[in-house]
Amino acid sequence: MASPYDAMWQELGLDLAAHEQLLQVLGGGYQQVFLGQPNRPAGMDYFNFVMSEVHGLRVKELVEAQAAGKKVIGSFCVFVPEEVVRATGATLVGLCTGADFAAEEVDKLLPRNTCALIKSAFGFKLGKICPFIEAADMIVGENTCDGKKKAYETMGKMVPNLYVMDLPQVKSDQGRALLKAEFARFLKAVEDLTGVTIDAAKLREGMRIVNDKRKALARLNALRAADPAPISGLDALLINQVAFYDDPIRFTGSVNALCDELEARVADGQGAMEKGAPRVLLSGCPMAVPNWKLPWIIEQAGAVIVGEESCVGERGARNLVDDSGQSVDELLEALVDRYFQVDCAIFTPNPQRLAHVEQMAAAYKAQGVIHYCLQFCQPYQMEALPVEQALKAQGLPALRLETDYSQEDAGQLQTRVEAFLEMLEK
Ligand code: BJ8
Repeated sequence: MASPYDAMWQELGLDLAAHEQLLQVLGGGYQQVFLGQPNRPAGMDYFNFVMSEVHGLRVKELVEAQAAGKKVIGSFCVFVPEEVVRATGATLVGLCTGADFAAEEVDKLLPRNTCALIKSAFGFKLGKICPFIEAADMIVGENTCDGKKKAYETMGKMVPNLYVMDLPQVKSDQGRALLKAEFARFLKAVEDLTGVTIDAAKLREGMRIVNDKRKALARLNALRAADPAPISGLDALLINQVAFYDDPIRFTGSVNALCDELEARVADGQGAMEKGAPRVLLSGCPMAVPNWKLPWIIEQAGAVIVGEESCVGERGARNLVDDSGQSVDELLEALVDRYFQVDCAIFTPNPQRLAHVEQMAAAYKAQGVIHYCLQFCQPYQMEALPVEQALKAQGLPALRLETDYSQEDAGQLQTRVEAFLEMLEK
């Protein structure tokens, strides 16, 4: 079916037939997973609209901004500081994707035992179905897990504009110094790309915009502590996913408007799910659009997800940047302070993540934790057992699950989730 955006997509170099196929699958999946949920807040209408236009209107906005001289930067990791990008008036968009595509082509370039998240990024590029990756003036990779850092060597030959950020793996003084040096190098690269010199005022403004977004997400998360939860975990995940694409100021306004509605719901004792529904915390690998399989299975089984300890969730969005610094260097220090707290499993040792899982479980009154891991993701697989053991030692049940982007294991996952939930209800 012809779309009003066909000409734009063609200009970006998309394969229109393949892209149409993706949109059909995405639209069908969205309808099934999200639109049939009971008691959705009215404020979710905005996010439905954003999702329906994620490759349309949002991309058009970015292309129009580019025509007016603004730049678009794509990233695969929450370590890329959006504040620096916003300081120049450019836009940062997330490029991680949650669906398999062009699998045969991907298998020619990557080992079979590469995680689905990395394979998906390659599949979307090789299949020419992602307008964001095609529109990006610069793509930022990062040296995090082994899979990603080696994959960027190959990706560098597939895109004209890959910038790789080195990241520490240890939270030592040397690690912090590396992060600061890399943020300073990135700031310079963004200045070069945009032609904008970043002064303290501009950087503070970037920090203000991103802090406001994080505050809105924290407000949303806090409301989920109520029983009944005023919003489903699926909808909260969707909002966290949209955070990576949407205009940040508009997004913040929409999340705050939704939170006003949710506050009234909490005051009235109304919820998206029934009072007393089993409460589950999800912890582990990031879930990018349209990776909704596991949350859907959990909530279809009658539980409510009350938090995501994930980079598409609280690990990625928590902690604000102190924007009181007067010089670019002072502000960079504050930026490093904030990002150095991100407790990705690539860090060794990483006790902060375990502490955060425990803290979230308590804050959101979770009765159990489901640890979600993508197949072949060694960092999170390695941490899964210590997380499970620590939670169980505190009397909190935990379930470790490993999956990918296919639907083949949906039945098996459902059986395991249902058994886990039954145990919580006893
Ligand atoms: S800060 S979690 S966004 S690196 S799933 S590609 S870890 S093998 S995504 Fe991540 Fe940044 Fe860390 Fe967050 Fe590797 Fe695991 Fe694949 Fe992963």
